[in-house]
Amino acid sequence: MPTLYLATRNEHKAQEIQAILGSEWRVASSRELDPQLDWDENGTTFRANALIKAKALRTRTPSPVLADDSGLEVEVLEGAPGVFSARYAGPGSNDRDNLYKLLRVLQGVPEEQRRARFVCVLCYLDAEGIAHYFEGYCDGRIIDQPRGGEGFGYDPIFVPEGQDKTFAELNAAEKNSISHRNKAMVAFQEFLITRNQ
Ligand code: ITT
Repeated sequence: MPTLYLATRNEHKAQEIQAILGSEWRVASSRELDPQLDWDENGTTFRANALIKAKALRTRTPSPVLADDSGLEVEVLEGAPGVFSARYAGPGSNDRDNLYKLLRVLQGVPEEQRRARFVCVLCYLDAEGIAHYFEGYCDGRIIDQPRGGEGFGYDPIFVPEGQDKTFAELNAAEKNSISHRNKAMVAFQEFLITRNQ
């Protein structure tokens, strides 16, 4: 079974990508190649940050690597927290801090103005070191109280379009079938298939 090296320290992302890819691949997060591996996500776009992560992991393996840079864009906040999603409440902040900061910032904003979308940008550095990008989006809205215990990050306050439940109230298979990550991964898998034909 081939191994796909994934430049992430976020085990939730690695699990979701493994579930989306299925049993034909083994997803190994960067921890497996080098638990100390660090990078500075100082890019101003998801693409730039995905490339920074992929390049960092490529210093540890000659194999192709994949990186996922993702985040939440809230329309009324002109796209914030965006690339700052993982550190919205400041340096060292965790998922809970970030989620509650967003709820505070959106306090009093009416439901119809709470539109948001999740963004996922994947960067695949192939064996020749060429970067290929794949993007996925999931539209929805931010509610005013967290609900549900599944998933990670902003999942408890994000209700995807066409649903009543938050991402954290859906089970993993349900989230993975409609998520931003799923859409980017489908594009990536199509690329791999076309390439190997
Ligand atoms: P790596 O950089 O190590 O991959 P990270 O969690 O720091 O892990 P990002 O820099 O891409 O990843 O930040 C993404 C943040 O956006 C993440 O911390 C979550 O808060 C949020 N996010 C991304 N995808 C999400 C999802 O599917 N559900 C909930 N929140 C998500």
